[in-house]
Amino acid sequence: FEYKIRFKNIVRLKGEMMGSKTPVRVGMIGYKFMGKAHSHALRDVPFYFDQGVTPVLQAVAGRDENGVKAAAEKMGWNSYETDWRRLIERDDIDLIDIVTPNNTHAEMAIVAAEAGKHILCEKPLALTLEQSKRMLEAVKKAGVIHMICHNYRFAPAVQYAKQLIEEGRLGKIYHMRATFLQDWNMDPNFPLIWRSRKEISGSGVLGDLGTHIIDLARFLVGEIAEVSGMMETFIKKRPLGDMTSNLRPQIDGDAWGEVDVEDAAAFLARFENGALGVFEVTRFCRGNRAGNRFEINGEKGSIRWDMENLNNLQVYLEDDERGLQGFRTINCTEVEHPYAGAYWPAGHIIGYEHTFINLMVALMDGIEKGYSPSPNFEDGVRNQAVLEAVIQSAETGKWMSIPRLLE
Ligand code: SOE
Repeated sequence: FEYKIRFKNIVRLKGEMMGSKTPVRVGMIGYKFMGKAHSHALRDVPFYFDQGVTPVLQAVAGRDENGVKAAAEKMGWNSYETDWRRLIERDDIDLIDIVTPNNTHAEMAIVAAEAGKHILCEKPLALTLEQSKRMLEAVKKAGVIHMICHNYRFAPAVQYAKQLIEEGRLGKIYHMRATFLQDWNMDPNFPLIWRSRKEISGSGVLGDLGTHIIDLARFLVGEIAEVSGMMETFIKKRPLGDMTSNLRPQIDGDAWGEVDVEDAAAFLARFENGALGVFEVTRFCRGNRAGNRFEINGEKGSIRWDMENLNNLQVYLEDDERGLQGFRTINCTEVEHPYAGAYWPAGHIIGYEHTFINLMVALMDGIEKGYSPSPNFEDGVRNQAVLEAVIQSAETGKWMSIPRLLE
């Protein structure tokens, strides 16, 4: 078949080098909020990091031709498609990056895997556990590299927290409490965007934000064994809105619709290693724009992190001299802090967008060396199992254990 590359055709054959580097030609499906974050990150990877492979922004796909063309031009993509299947079919694409709403992830990822493309998929992996398992099966069968986009674990301070825990600096872990609090949905006239419609999003705030703190919990503390959850929908009807829009939607006419997903969720968790977790996610916490925070307490120390201050890690170590004991604030911008040394001299902070750059660096490393970096689709499936258990627990009022899925 024939496809058109509409402008700036810099197509390279697979394996043809760019200088000393092998290009990884990316095809991204979707181009709004996450499309912007991913495009920026892909462009910046070679700016800061030296790897044997380098991403090329080959083509972006979207249904609205004017929209996708403008996005391609603005964000630096070499070409565009108006049909995601065409994008996946193209033989000048090595990696498919899925940044579309949740209900499209499974189909796109399975088609991409069958076409032999590596895949990066936005969170949550799918609408259901069953769908996510099919996605994992497809990538395993195809032998492609896969990753899910949980960007927060790529903040240098979070990576450093992981290092401290692995070195045993906190000792045995007893507690994790984490929140992700927002307030963009509180106005009763805020329309029903796709994030508040079950058929598109799978769940409400749980799949949107809960999935992020579950990822942090699994990364830092370990697997979750059982959960007890509750969920609430505070506003049951909303005006219908522009479904394609992100967080600043237009209201479409006078029609109203039922809200069939939760505005808030909270759950208790028992980790396999005996630690206890308390988690809360909500869109109804006035003044909290992105209150993604955690504290972890171990026998020898504690750590705290807050994404609105993402370079800093607060660390308390019981071994400190009495009198000097207390939480110290580590600004994780030193060369000792993972990823940080690639950017600026110490003290020169980085931001939200750098968490995506670091994630892309991990992905490029996986593609170069032939492994699927964590968080990958296995993590996505385990994460989805926790989400599903919280929903079932909220419905039944019972503790739910997490199936030992992948053993
Ligand atoms: C909206 O709630 C949102 O953009 C999420 O979808 C993102 O995953 C989170 O990082 C920030 O908030």
